Amino acid sequence: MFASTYGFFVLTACTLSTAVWAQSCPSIPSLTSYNNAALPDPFTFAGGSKVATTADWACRSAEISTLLQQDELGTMPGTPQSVTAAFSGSTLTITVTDGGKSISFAPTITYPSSGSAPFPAIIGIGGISIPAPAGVAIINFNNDDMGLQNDGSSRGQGKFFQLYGSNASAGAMMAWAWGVRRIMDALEKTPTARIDTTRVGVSGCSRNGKGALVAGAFEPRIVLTIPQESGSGGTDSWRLSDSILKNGTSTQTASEIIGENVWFSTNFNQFAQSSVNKLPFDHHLLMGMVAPRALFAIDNVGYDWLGPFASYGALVSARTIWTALGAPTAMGYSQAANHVHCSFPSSQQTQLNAFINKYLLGQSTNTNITETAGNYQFAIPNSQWAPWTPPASLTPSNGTTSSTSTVGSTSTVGSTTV
Ligand code: MCU
Repeated sequence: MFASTYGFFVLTACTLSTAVWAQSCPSIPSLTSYNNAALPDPFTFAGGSKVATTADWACRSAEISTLLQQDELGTMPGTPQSVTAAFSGSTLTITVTDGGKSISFAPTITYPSSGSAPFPAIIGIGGISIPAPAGVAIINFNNDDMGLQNDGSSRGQGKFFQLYGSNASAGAMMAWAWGVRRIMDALEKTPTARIDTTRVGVSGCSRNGKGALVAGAFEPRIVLTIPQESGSGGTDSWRLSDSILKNGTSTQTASEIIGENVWFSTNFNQFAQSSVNKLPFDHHLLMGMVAPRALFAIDNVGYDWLGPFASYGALVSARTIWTALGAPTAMGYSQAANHVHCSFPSSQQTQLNAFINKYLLGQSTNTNITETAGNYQFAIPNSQWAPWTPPASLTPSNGTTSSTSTVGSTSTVGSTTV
């Protein structure tokens, strides 16, 4: 059963591969009785058909985007009526108008002392907690100003909600991801800001690491996503976090997180309160939306609250997607031994450099990095958590293998031209 309308949604999202033009995507069935204790198979559509080609993956990625927006993160608004930008000193003032309302926000840019313009850049969600790399500009995005995240009473506050209403379905993280998309729009329109918009990454730590992952997933112009110690709601699997808690280790779970803050849509509450097994996705698939663009996850095994095993299982599962797309080394992870939360350990520097040097500075480096200081067993396939066998590779569709980097969006993600 194929629905051309869904294909149309995908087509309107952004620049798309001819493969997606050539086929329509499977429709998403009603999933009200969905219940799956294992991590959902990346390579099976919600309707049961298999993902066999790169064009199928483009459809599956769009399906995952739709489901994540619907059940967990809230809706990403479409392209706004207008985005204008003015650059002065080190401040990029961005004005967005939509539905007759306007907001302005003003990220600041710190330029590197080496390298030459236009510079690659990292957008820091609430700043960065990794050392600023040589030759790379840092764009400081005040995400709290876009979507407040003080506590559970912050719902619907911040500039995003001034524009789209305090009842918008988006949680704070989707509001921040929208802000990242507007920063990209603004940079593209403002050559005087001297940023190379084909070489922009995103990073953030802890709660802002969750946000960095969501931004990387929902903004296809981001070429390198670096979530740091993002924990539950970031690189962790909801299902694995629940199991860790059930086994007696105090770790953050969906049912706790929805009370702590407003990072998610209120649509997520029903799943978090009843059972995360009813979610037709988990965060290995949120990560999969980034594929085959680069993702490097930085973790810390020292805090039970961060659920490093829940992250590990999701990371191992997610990497099968990059492998099937023929880009395994574009996805890496490093789980370092215990250290102070969000204080980047020097032991991870070489690994981080490898990703930054390859994906932001265009060098040839070895990014085959899959390390953990934890004593974890998690293989794929895995009889308990991942009882699916990933294809060794997906069949390229009309030579469009690499074009899947432009998907990960549906109509509701907007139509930024990539
Ligand atoms: C790891 O991110 C969060 C965590 O989800 C919260 O439960 C805790 O309160 O704060 C962490 C954080 O953002 O630390 C800076």
